[in-house]
Amino acid sequence: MNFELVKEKYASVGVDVMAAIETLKNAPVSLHCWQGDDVGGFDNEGALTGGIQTTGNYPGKATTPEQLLADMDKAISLMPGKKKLNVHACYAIFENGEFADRDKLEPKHFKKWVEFAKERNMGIDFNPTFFSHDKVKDGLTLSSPDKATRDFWIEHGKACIRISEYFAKETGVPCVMNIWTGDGFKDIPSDRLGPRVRYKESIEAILSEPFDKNLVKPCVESKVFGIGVESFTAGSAEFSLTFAATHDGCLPLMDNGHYHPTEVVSDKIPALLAFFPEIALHITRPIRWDSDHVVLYDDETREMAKEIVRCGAIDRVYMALDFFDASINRISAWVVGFRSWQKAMLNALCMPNELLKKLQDENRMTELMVMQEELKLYPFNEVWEYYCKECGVEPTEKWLDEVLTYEKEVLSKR
Ligand code: RNT
Ligand code: ZN
Repeated sequence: MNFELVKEKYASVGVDVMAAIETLKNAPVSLHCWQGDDVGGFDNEGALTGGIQTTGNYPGKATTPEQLLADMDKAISLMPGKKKLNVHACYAIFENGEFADRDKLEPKHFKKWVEFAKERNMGIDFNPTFFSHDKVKDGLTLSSPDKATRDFWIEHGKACIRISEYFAKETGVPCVMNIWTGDGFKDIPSDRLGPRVRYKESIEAILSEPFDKNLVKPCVESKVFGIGVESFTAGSAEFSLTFAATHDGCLPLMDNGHYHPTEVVSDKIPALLAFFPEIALHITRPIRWDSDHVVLYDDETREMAKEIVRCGAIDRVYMALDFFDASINRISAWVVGFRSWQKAMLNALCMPNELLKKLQDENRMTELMVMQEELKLYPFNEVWEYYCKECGVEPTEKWLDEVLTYEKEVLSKR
């Protein structure tokens, strides 16, 4: 369909397609570095721990900072929209044979990331890494009964606050710093309060590190269970939400893989927005469990985006992707996931939200149902293609050709 007709079609229900496109162009989405190497990082040789898992051994994985940055660059070139980098502490880049343990990390160990971000006009988000490390004692970090263990991880958290502030100062964009640990028990514990009180006090100790609340946005991410921590997690939903609600400047972070299967984060977004000035999201695709499959343009993904847009909360919700698939081309995984979220956001921005809200408020539920169904077949593909072209990226599936060429020329030689 001719794009002028597409615009008219949307305008007939009160949607300004060009305004939608402009809005999306300025809404940053955080791109996680850890899809590129199966959450490996550069500071350890060991296995991935913490109750998370990657499966698959697709060839060509990045094993050095140079490779990871090059792969990310290739992926970024195929994604429309505004990006922010999401870095984990285990991705510190050490130079000239030096090494610093997690409690001794400094801004200089992330200089390369800052250079990369600045050259591409991106902000940076950050994550302390409370897993894949020998100081994780019996599966516990900040909630451990062992004080030395807790202290080590508290120092790590504090170091990460300093690094987050450095990112914000360097890039001029606030840094979202997300605290997630895999702390928990495989089998039924006898004390559920002790670990949570220790976890609370440890996070408080981390946040006692001085920082500018306009520059660093600490979050706590909840989780219902993990592999090997099926019976109990210290950072449960109630724990994390209450922590954020009672600690000024701390945001709740919801990962849509971290709830019981019939719960939906789309419904939780407005619930939290009724109380918190800002919230954070990890956007993923759980299949039967927190499997972290690549994000697709599916129903719940679209619903989450719709809630952010309908609530008028694009600048109150920090959107970050969090998935890792080692069974397919990793660059393609990044690109599919990022494009899917962009599609979901653009679709949400092309909804006649005022009209739909009016129908609901006037209890015209028959019309509401009909309208919502008919909107599903509006000529959205044309809007998407136009948006991609505006952003200078390939609008169709042809983007994969570039990834396959890169696979042949670069990845297959690793
Ligand atoms: C794990 C959490 C967490 C991690 C990243 C790597 O279940 O979702 O956010 O995926 O920190
Ligand atoms: Zn997450």
